[in-house]
Amino acid sequence: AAYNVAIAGATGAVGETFLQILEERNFPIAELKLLASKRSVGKELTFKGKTYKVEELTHDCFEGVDIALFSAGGGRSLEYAPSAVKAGAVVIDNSSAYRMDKDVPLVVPEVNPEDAFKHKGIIANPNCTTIIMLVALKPLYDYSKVKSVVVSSYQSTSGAGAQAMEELMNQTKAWAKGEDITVEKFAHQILFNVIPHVDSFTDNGYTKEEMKMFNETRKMLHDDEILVSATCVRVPTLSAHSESVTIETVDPISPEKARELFAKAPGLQLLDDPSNNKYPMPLFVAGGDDCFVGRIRTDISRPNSLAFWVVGDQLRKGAATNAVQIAELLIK
Ligand code: A2P
Ligand code: 11C
Repeated sequence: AAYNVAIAGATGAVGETFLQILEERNFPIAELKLLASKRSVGKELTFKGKTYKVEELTHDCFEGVDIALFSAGGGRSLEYAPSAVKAGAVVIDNSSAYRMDKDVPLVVPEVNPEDAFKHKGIIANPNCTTIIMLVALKPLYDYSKVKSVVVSSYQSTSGAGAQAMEELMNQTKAWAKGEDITVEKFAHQILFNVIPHVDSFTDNGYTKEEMKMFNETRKMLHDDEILVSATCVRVPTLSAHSESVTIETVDPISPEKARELFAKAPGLQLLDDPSNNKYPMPLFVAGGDDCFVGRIRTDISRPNSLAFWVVGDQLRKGAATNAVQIAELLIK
């Protein structure tokens, strides 16, 4: 069988990655519809060597669509996903709009594939930072319940969209030419800087991005006791998010055991040979679908604690690949 697929937000950073992933994984597509704002109507995008014209995202553009992949911002998801469902499509939504809705499954195929089948038309794709952490956390969690997680992220500019990534490149070029640096997408200059601020701040002092890691982890692990304290930081890299993670478990997990569990885990590659300078880094992880884990060690500040470092391409596994894997689950 082949399916009619629509991509809402096809011209964005995640949208373009959707096209690459669908092509690489040879997803069975009958008809493909590329949707974006009015500004992009007529723009041409290529898929499997064929040119497609971008159409406007509207309430009645979903007729005949089986699977609609949304990544055009939460506002657009809230407005148009119900129209897609009404037209008979299953929506896989990459925004944060529906993630905590109790009628909407939140799914990482390596973590909770069974939840995907409980959908009522919409399935949510978690936040990229949560996905990357959970791909590594799940094999440990299955071995011993995890009580708490302390995580700091090092998030690439493309996490904030194609234009945000361009801002880093433009600031770099401007600096090299001795010109003034323009700041638009981030609260501060990102070149030569790190910004401890991703998404907006909430009343408890954490940002929304940090609270997504708390809430989404609980929802996907079906565990309302696990505690997650995150500090999310934007760094001047282009692609792939890195995370320093420390967990406290009920039963102790030695670094050797953790390496064994990580090595067997789906979607995860072990790269942990620090004496030869081998550990995951965004420059080398970007462009692939697997997350990489390394720097595995016993945390010496608390009992039953383990520290590790995990890196994943947030546009691929953190967004497009995960969404396409969900679609693959549904059609299997
Ligand atoms: P457009 O390129 O026409 O603005 P990114 O996350 O990389 O910034 O991409 C956002 C995506 O969401 C783009 O494809 C963008 O289309 C799309 N988008 C933004 N606003 C709207 C809108 N009002 N209606 C439809 N698509 C939108
Ligand atoms: C970032 N994680 O890197 C964000 C982007 O909730 O889907 C994705 C935000 C979200 O800026």
